[in-house]
Amino acid sequence: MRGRFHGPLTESPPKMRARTLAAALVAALTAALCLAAPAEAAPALQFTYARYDSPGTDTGSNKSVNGEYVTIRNTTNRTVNLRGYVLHDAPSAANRSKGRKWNYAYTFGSYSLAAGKSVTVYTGTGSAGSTSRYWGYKRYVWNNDGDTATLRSPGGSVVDSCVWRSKGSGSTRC
Ligand SMILES: [Ca+2]
Repeated sequence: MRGRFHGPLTESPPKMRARTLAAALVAALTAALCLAAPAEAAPALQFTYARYDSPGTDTGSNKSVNGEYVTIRNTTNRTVNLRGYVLHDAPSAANRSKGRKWNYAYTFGSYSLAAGKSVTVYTGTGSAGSTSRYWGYKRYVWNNDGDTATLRSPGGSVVDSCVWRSKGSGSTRC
């Protein structure tokens, strides 16, 4: 027969108190972290806007293709070089089944985005400016009836994404 525990019972109350205090401390810290989370959770590079439906009829002209664009903001207080970052759409079911993460992808060249500034990436061709980049496609990238714009770091991890599930007004804030 195994003996019952005969250790000094006097140790139990202090231990329990310590545990209760520790639990209370953890709860307080968790609450504090949760309160701080919204500000800290903002991605360094964040989608702010997507116009997935080019205005008017989709004629396929470069002007019409450039009617599609997404805007990405540098939410940090430092300049970020976007070299190697990848912007892409959601893969079709067929592409997903092949393990592909997108149908179309745009990889940024060396481009410094200053703190708090935004860059707009147009689908068609054009001359890059201080706040604009051009994908260089001759076709539309963003599905009007639902798609997901995703930005990945050069290492491949998802930085931010912007989802729309219907045509709506043709554009969305992210
Ligand atoms: Ca479109």
